[in-house]
Amino acid sequence: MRTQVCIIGGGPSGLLLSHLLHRAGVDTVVLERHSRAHVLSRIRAGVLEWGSVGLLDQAGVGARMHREGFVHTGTLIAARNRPIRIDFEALTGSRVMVYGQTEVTHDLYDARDAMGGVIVTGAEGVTLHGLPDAPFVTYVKDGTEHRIDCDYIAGCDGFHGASRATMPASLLKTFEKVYPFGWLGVLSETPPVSHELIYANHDRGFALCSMRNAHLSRYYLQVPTGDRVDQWSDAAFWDELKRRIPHEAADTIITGPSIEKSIAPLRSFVAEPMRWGRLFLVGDAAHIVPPTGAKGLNLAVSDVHYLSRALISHYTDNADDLIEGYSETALARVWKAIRFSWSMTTLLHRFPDQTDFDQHIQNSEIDYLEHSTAARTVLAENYVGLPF
Ligand code: FAS
Ligand code: PHB
Repeated sequence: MRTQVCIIGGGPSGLLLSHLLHRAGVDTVVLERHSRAHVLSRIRAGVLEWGSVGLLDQAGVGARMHREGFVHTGTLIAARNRPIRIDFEALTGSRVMVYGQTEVTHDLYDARDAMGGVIVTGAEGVTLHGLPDAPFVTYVKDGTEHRIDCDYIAGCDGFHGASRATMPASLLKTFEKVYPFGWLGVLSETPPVSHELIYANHDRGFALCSMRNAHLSRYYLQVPTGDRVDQWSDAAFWDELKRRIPHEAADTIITGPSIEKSIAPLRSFVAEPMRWGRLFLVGDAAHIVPPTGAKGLNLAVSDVHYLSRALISHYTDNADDLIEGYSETALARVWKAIRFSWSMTTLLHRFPDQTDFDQHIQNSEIDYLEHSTAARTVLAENYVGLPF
């Protein structure tokens, strides 16, 4: 098989990149290790920056998002039972869309099918060859080995994928910060406790109240590294959540059985450069953020914006300046989101080795947020998303 761009990974970044390129007349093949059902069973991000909303609209996949998603013009940061509202609209003129990553991925798969996009699921042993300048990819499907010759490879295969691992150690520089806690997440078929998200800083640890729709809520608790899901009964989860969120929310929350329960580790990670010759790294393949700033999926989308624009410029205008600038341009925005996600995580969590001095710094930063329009504007403009 031959194609112009071979995309490894059928998650949101691979699918969106494939769709944008296909709409511009660029030929792609997506290779996904798992089944479509497995990919769509994952519960992950819940908040889309307005720039991500715009790119999904540009790709022609935004209709259901606008019908079923929720536009949020603010969020609540709570500490010591005092909620502080960050008014995105008043402070930045922008907003976010609450619409689950699972739904975005559903919409992308549907759009790829409608356009006859080539997506190979169950592609095992994906291997990148011929880099940096003469790439081809091999994989095994149902016991048969296949080869795809291509002009470019887009590594959209997430943190544990094959793409970054193919880059020479002499070229790759990685930066990592592992946080000493994780997030225990629960999905429940209950109405959200609040019409806006609540990020709660509490002596017992961080908690987050989010949602997917009027009948589906998403909650998180900071838990120690090493905690296992089977240590947390639903009752224990709800009791702990009520201890950490503001009293009014704790008194009104409607609890119910968890329909999904999982623990995600928290880390900040960046791999540089995001390109090696004709291989490009995209999304989680290149960077990971703690979910505190709701940046993971949105960074994947901005990488896709930069790379799709670069590849379309190559094939349409025979111009390679955007390809040459891809890694530097994407990383400039990645590091700002890495910083914001780190700052939100540091602001809202309890660290095991935290000193009294650290606690006073955290308390003063939250007091500053409460009393300074400038401080709230900084948080708001990063949360709704910096310009692409
Ligand atoms: P993805 O990991 O989504 O997709 C990569 C795809 O490549 C997968 O389908 C995988 O099966 C496939 N793949 C991997 N290796 C392959 C190989 N060798 N061959 C073929 N295919 C291969 N972000 C937020 O903003 N908010 C959140 O609350 C949040 N929660 C998260 C919880 C968890 C447990 C995880 C892991 C991530 C979470 N994220 C969150 C971040 C998440 O949303 C990612 O940023 C987003 O999925 C990035 O999309 P992709 O870059 O497409 O990577
Ligand atoms: C979610 O709804 O899953 C969610 C929302 C905001 C975050 C992280 C996760 O910062």
